[in-house]
Amino acid sequence: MTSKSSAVTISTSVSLKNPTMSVKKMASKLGFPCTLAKPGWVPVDLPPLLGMKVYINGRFYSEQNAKVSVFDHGLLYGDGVFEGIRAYHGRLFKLKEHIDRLFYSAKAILLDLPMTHAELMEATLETCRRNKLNDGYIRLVVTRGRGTLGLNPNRCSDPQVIIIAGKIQLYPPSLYKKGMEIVTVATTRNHHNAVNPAIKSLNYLNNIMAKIEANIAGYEEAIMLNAEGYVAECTGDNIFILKDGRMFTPPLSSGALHGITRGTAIDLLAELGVPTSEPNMTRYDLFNADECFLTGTGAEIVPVVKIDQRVIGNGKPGPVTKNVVKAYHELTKVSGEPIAKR
Ligand code: PXG
Repeated sequence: MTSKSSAVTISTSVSLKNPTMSVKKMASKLGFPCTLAKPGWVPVDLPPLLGMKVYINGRFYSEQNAKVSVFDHGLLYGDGVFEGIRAYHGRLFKLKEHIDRLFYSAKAILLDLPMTHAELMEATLETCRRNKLNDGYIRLVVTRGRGTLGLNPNRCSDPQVIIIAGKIQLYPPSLYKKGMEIVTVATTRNHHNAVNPAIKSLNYLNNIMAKIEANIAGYEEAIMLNAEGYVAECTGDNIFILKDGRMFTPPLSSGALHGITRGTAIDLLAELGVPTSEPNMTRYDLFNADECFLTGTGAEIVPVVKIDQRVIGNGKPGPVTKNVVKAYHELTKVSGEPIAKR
């Protein structure tokens, strides 16, 4: 890895399908210098310093000074929770829903947030104001705080509430036009009685392992099945299929995250006259779908055109998918909590 800090946004979307492409060639395709990477891995350089103001526990720090202890159990054990929120056109989309989910995640791991819902919403908006962010991505992180070496969470007394207002681009725009090819991977979605997959915890290794498998196979995203073999979701997005004019998405009991974009898509589809139901689904159901798309705050709505080498529909993003993508973008223009002070 070079120590240069001139690299651009990290992108996971370069020709993974071509394992023979040299790292150098891939790096130059990405438009930045790079010496890192193993064959088949996406080369990334250190992200540049962006001059951000990062919120930690009520105060703002420069990016260089925004730090937590190496004894923080968020780092030592992945003990904490997070949220990812998008800003569109000067508004925080579905802010209340994201804050509510953060509190639900925290409650599930018995982590007391040192703030109210209203205070956290205001802190999130203020972080956007300080960073002059109108369009972007906001990451909220709450760690268990500094503790001792030993996983007892009762030795941690100061949860760290961190808010980063930045940018995210998970996939290139061309992929949204032509649709994505995805694969099922062997890594099973967490069982409810392990780390409950409804919790957006700082321990995302289950999803990261699945993502690594997909990347090694030359794909951007992975379908994860649950322990019973039913489709759960992808590593950072929920999955929908259309069959004979009706929409289907795995139930939350399958291990799918209670996705906020998932909920938005269900509402928009209803307005478009397409009902959604939530049955258990197998890969067979996916293979024989007429259309398929993924939903997530980071990914937004991504058409899927091939699953495990089976062509979906006619191999192009379908009409219902296109309509819901359009409706989603329309909604993000007019809906959300205004960032500017009222
Ligand atoms: N499933 C999982 C496992 C997720 O992590 C979603 C579904 C979609 O949920 P929302 O509420 O966002 O519609 C997520 C969310 C990233 C990134 O850094 C991942 C998510 C959101 C934003 C960024 O890859 N995942």
